[in-house]
Amino acid sequence: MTRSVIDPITRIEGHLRVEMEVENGKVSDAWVSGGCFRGMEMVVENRTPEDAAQIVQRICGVCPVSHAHASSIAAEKAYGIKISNNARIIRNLLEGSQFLHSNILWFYNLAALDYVNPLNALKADPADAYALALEAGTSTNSDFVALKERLSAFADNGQLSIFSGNWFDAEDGTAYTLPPELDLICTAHYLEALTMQAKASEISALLGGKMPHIMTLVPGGTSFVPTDQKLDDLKGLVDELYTWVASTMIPDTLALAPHYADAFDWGKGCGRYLAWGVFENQSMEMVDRYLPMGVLDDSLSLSDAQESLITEYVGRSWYKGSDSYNAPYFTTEPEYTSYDVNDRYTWVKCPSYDGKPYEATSLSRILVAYKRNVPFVVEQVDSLLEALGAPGQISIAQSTLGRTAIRQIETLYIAGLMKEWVDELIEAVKSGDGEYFRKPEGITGAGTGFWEAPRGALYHSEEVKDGKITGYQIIIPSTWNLAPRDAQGVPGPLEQALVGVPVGDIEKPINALRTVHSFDPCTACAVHITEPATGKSFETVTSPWGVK
Ligand code: NFE
Repeated sequence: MTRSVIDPITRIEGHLRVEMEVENGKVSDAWVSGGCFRGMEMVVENRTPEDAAQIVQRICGVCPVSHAHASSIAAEKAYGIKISNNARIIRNLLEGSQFLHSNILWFYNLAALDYVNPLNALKADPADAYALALEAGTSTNSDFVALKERLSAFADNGQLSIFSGNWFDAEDGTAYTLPPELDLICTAHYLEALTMQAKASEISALLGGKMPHIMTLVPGGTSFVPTDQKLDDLKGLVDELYTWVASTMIPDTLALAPHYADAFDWGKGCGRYLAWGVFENQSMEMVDRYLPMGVLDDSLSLSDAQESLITEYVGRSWYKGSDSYNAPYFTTEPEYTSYDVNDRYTWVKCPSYDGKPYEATSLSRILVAYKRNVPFVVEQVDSLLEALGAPGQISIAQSTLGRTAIRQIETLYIAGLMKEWVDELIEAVKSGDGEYFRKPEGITGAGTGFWEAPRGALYHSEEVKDGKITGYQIIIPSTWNLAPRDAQGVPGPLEQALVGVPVGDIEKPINALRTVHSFDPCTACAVHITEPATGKSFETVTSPWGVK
């Protein structure tokens, strides 16, 4: 038995360490540690819900729209108001643009370098690459000859920059198995993805005032009011993004997958999934969302989410005590001890649903949507499984490569919905519907915003008295996914997913890295406490609702 450690994990947001016990060439146990310490719940106390929707976005620059959204929904529940139809569409567009940015960033710029070796692209024949791209049905927008020359110049001057070997090729060079032509195609798409992310952010900025940390998503609706010029710009950007996503992401996934098919055999994790749902339909019901709410147990049987079944345990994390708390009566009392995998080893708390760990990822959303018979998702999942040579076998999605592959369906779905929402908004404006904001009447109440961020289920809960927040709690997707052991000693979803992953070289456990990236971790979000300045003592934060 031996230990393999990846610390820090790169190509994620935040600070993450993975420690693994390796036995007979496979991971036999794993510990996931979130190593940064921040904080928001206390910052918003005594502020207004309107302030909170702005402030909580600072949890993270990758998913700020989702935090503003979940916070605003919590406030709207507390105030007892339903937003107008125009506000619903604009907020869907804002959320959708952020999802597109984040999903494209994750697939091409964070995860893909676990499968694509840009230096191997130097061996490619550009003409063959062009032929292969046509055969795979993927985009040939880039000039492959020019790209190869550009890569050669990088390699010759030794300044490989983003391709400088942060990925783990095994000593014998067997970790990366794509033909050079496919490496060249995917490297071209890596670079195109940077431009596409910028376009997605342009939509967020157009509707939100700026990005990251938008200004217009507010409790009660939106302060953005469309003009003809803005609608025109929006339509152009949305069309361009859709065309690019449709012509690259699923074809690239299908081209890559056969070269790494063993990654369908491991990385399952806890095998239970939850999604609160995202993108409002007219009914504004969580089950009717374009990606609906649902919880899937070990046998993937579906039920509706219940807030009362959410708990948080802190006994293996750097917080005071070893208790479990029911939602929303959590506490945040930081107390760093030492890194000890037999005791406390992370800043990430341990949320549970019905007493068990649950995965909260894009895979969770897609599986729930599949079970709820969302037509686009059912059609695309079935055709993806068939193209992967596993018709009807949804279980292959419960793996490292499955989690990585299936997210492209969500990206395509959202890109298509964006086009529908723009047309819907244009029609609504033409019909003279000018309502964007509903002023809250009440100033006292409590509410929970169940929503989704790109990485998974997002929960904001607040209590408001006389217009000021008296209690606020957040559970973000990476907290579910990167959770440590629970009160019964059961490992968290990523920890479970790492067990059984093959390790050829303990210095370069590439398959473990692929598994970590399939969850798209963000520890900035996962640990949302305050300021880690050396020597400073942290204030105790206990929910003013009292502990139950
Ligand atoms: Ni920091 Fe976030 C998303 C949230 S983290 S990126 O998506 O909430 O899991």
